[in-house]
Amino acid sequence: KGTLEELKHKVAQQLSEHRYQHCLRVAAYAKKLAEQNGVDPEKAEVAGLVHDYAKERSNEDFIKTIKEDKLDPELLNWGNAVWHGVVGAEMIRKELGITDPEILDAVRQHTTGAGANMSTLAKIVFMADYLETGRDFPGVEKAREITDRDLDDGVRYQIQHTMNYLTSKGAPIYPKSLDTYNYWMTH
Ligand code: DGI
Ligand code: FE
Ligand code: FE
Ligand code: FE
Repeated sequence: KGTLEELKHKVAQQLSEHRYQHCLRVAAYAKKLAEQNGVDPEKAEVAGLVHDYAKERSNEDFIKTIKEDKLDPELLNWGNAVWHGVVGAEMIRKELGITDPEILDAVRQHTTGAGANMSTLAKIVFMADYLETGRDFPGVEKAREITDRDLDDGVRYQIQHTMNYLTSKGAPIYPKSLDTYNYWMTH
């Protein structure tokens, strides 16, 4: 079992400097949200650190992993935006030796959420990715305040705004994103 420093080194080797710095900020923000929400801060820090581990892998790498690991063949219709979390979790398991299923699920769900099926840790990583201190989109301060008051309200805010953004571009909506949107609009 490696140390956090060893894990940081392995993540840094896979990523450009700017994306590695994003991962460090997500780790720090996830640790803070974990402390506020009764989740193991070290676990949240690790999940935040590795969440985009696979983001710079080639499409060929993802396609090979989908086939070899017999993941849902429907995944082949999507692309890096979905693959780096869902398929990336398998790469993290195999290459970083992270086996904690809660951490792997949090990585799988970090882009789209997962409807009703999100642990508090998964919600934390989803929000930390959106709110880390380098983010500066209009409304980020409001989103941080909402999330500090209530993690679930933050998840609802993010999914609503992301859905608006994606549909305004005419982007296809991944079924899990739609599940997350519908769940939070009704709960
Ligand atoms: O990896 P990051 O850039 O830190 O952030 P992310 O993993 O949350 O999002 C990656 C991209 O995925 C971002 O450009 C938004 C996009 N995305 C999120 N949900 C969906 C989506 N793209 C499509 N087409 N469909 C979705 O449901
Ligand atoms: Fe990501
Ligand atoms: Fe995100
Ligand atoms: Fe990210």
